[in-house]
Amino acid sequence: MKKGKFITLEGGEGVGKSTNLSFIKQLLEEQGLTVITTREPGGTVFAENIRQLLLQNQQEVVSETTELLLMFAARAQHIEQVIKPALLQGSWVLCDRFTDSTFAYQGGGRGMDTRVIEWLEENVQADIKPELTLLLDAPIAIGMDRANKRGELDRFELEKNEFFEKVRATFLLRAANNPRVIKTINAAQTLDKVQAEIATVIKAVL
Ligand code: T5A
Repeated sequence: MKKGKFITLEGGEGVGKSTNLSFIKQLLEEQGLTVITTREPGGTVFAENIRQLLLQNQQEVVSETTELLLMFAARAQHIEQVIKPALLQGSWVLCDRFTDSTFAYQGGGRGMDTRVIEWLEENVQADIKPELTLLLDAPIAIGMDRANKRGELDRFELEKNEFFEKVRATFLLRAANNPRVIKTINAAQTLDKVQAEIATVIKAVL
């Protein structure tokens, strides 16, 4: 039986997920909650190795099916080793990306069959689903500009604009279809304003 709460941060490239993770952690800790932060793909030594494979630019073409199954392989390991034990102990888990990213990138971006992703979600995760998802949304150009300034681009960041537009549209559609869980934050604003919006959502949940 789960005791802690599971919160995820989602959005396209460079919208500010990592930057805001520690801000949210602090907000929750101020309420006396125990919080762990983690990320996907990754979050355990084994899953971080899978992350490396997924993000590194490769000599050969990586098939969409390989990519999808590796995302869920890393997720299975992450859930068993980190997320489930933490929730059972009563910690709140704050995760940088989760399955909404798979629907957005592999489903929307790559055009893979959503039913396959739904099947994997049911069978790999069972009841591990976020209680709250903060979707940081910004026009692609803004996020990519921020990501570009940070340095070398990974395998996903080298995709074309059209791919990222599909990713963004899929995130927004999922938010529209599930407004109870997914709250959209305007991430194109200054960091102060983004964090004020985040704080309002988090306080409402608390
Ligand atoms: N993926 C992942 C899939 O395809 N399927 C899946 O199922 C999953 C889980 C993971 C990649 O894997 C793909 C998606 C991704 O391509 P990642 O590194 O986790 O890669 O994801 P990225 O989006 O690439 O992470 P980034 O670190 O690039 O983006 P963040 O975390 O959103 O942005 P952040 O916080 O690093 O900020 C970027 C820069 O902008 C500044 C920050 O200081 C930083 O320099 N910034 C702002 N500047 C101005 N105003 C603001 N409001 C700002 N907010 C942040």
